[in-house]
Amino acid sequence: MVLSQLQQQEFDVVQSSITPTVFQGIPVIDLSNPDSKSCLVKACEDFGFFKVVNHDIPTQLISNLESQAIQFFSLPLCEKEKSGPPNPFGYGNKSIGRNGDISWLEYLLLTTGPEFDYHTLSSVSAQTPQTFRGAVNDYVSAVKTMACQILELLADGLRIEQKNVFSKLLMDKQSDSVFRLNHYPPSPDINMIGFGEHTDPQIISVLRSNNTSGLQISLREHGSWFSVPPDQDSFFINVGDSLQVMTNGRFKSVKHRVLANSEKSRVSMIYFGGPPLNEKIAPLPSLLMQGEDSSLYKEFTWFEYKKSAYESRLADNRLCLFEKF
Ligand code: GA4
Repeated sequence: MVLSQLQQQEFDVVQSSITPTVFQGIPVIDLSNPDSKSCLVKACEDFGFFKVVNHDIPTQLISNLESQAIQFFSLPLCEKEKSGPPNPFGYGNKSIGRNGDISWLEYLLLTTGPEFDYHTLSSVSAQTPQTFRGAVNDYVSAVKTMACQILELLADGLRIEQKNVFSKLLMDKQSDSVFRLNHYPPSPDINMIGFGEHTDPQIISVLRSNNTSGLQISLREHGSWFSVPPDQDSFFINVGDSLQVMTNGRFKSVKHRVLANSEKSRVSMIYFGGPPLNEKIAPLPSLLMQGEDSSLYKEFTWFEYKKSAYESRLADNRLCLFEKF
């Protein structure tokens, strides 16, 4: 991507070029450890963010999808644009959402359902759309299983009787989940924002990237940004807004962003696990104090929240419209 001076002004940049602090305290959850549930709960309470190691996801599934994604993003722009614009699914370039957010990346937004979006993938000419879709489906199905395992451990860790209270929302045939492939080309400006700050509206997000740095999270108590060292063999998990609501604010929906890298391109793949559109989202009664209404949020359906999210700018606080006090 080459930028004219005029175009450059449209992009968000970070205010200072001071090297951000690397976050040394990222909770690392070993999924092969049967006692991981209390560490998981603590990670979601403290940061809404953690890294997962010793997962069962075969490297082959990841590398296969990554190479398919790289092939797609290497196509000429006019070819990729045949798979766009992302309304809501398809190829997007620099523009995120519908309300003027601009960042230094290109991406593919895809459904996670069984429906086969030939149109979206019409320009994936190096491979057939079927091969590409197959790689996405295999990856998404494995990552979704891991997300459900994590959500069940969390429910257990919170002493909720119904262990699948969160995971059933992702397992539902009508689950409104999304899959995103992002490509951040090396940027001419080291302060360029690759993906502007935001929280994820869904329940849980599972991110995997190549070994290029860029991801940062904002820690509430500090309000400042911390860099997350990349790790291509692990997964990073974000608590989303809906899980914050269901736990009545006990789990934190983490604010995060990506800075462009001046040397290497970054490729990331993110599964956003969401509930069915008609699902009512509200704090779970068992997590509320008995005898009084301590609920911090008004009940809403995922459809209502999603609609409101899509009317917002990336950096907006979307949950405040649904807070009670
Ligand atoms: C953030 C999480 C997911 O990437 C996403 C994004 C969506 C989009 O890119 O179209 C949104 C953003 C995300 C939140 C607010 C709205 C919608 C861009 C935007 C400005 C796919 C999602 O579900 O919400």
